[in-house]
Amino acid sequence: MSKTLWIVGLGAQAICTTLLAVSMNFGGHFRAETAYYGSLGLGVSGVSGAEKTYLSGRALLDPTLVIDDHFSLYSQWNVLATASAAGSALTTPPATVGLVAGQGGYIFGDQSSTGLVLNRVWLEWTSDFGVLRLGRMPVAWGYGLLYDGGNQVWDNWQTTYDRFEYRLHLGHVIGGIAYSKPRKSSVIAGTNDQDFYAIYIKYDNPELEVEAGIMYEKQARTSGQQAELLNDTRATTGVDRALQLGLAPGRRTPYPLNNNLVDVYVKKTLRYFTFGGEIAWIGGSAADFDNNSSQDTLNAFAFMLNAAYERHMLKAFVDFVWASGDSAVNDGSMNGFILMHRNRHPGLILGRELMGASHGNTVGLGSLFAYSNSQNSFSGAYYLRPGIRFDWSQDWSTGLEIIWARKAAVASGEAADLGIEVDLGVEHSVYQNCFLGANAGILFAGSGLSGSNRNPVAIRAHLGVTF
Ligand SMILES: [Ca+2]
Ligand SMILES: [Ca+2]
Repeated sequence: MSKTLWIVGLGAQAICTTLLAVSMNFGGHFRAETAYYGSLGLGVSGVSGAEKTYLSGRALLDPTLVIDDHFSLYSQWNVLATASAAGSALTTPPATVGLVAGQGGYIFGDQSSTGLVLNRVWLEWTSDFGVLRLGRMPVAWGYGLLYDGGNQVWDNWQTTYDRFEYRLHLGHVIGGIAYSKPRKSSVIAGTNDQDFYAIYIKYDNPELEVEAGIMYEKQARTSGQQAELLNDTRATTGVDRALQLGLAPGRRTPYPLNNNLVDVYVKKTLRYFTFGGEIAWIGGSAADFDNNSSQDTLNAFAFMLNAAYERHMLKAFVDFVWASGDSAVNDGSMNGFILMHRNRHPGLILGRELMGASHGNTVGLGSLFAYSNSQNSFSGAYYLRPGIRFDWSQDWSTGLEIIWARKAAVASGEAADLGIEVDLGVEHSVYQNCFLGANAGILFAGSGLSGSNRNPVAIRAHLGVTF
């Protein structure tokens, strides 16, 4: 080979290497659902529009740019989203607002739908020294009491943080440290910031079918965040309670300001059975909800137990979830567990839609952890949720879920019983990547929910295409 050809050959090889090294993979899904809800007002006088119908959809794309062996750029595009203004039909809050961000979705016909939203973009750098992740990324932990990446088709909520994370795998042990900036409202020093510092250790042994982890996180929010988180009018005055009281219960709660968080989980599989649980505790200080110019104390917990059985065509599970409540949020100490991830809100009605006096022109904002009848009480909740699914064939399945829920804390004169919800579902796979389904649910409302109409109902049909 002549020298010239050699050079040409090298050049061509270099170009090819460059071209071939970068590749792009697409994953994602499209989903649509139509729903009818009846009697959501529970017969509470003065509550209008107790029926609800809508058609909504969502298209999420997950493009991954593989740059080379070391670098990958991950992202998630929300192709259509409804704007996030308070009171809008569906929740697509800005990515760094609140503890959990909605994954978008749009109500068909909503003139405030926006075109394309990038939920996430982050770089992963893999080397002999570990994995570094940097950018706006999903965060998940354990059973998802606190953090849930929300990557399933019917997850309505996701944890997405602006974060810097370093992870090291040593056999079955994984150690990690992370620094997150969930919300920064000022670039002037640290005047209006949230800073979270996390350290965790996981043990993940597929041969023994056991997984466990412990995480410690320091969450710090400056007092400048308090006004915004309590939905203040952002004036220099105190908390705008008039506006607070007009909000859905789930948004009418104090926030932690400076707290320690410990979360432990364990999961073990034994033949057809899987058992596990997670417990989370937060302690420190909370926003000044009683408005006496000093931060409230914070001490709250949540836990979850899960058992599942899967064999051939039968899948069954039972969840028990507890989030502590506080029957007096205005007494300067907060004991309500207010960080519960919204994907842990169960059922078609109880965990999904607001009812009674809170019912209004929104979709999917329900929270059974904040159903106190008193404005001064954060109910928390505990629920038992057994479910069973049977695959009749490769393409037909039916399911049944029951949710029995009670408030964890009640104000005086208030009942704890939230009721029993029964949900039925059927699903058909039209093709391997396309499924159609229908659900129906009824709530036998407990005495803890006021109103004369005791049986809200829901009917829903859905379509999903994954790729
Ligand atoms: Ca206070
Ligand atoms: Ca209290």
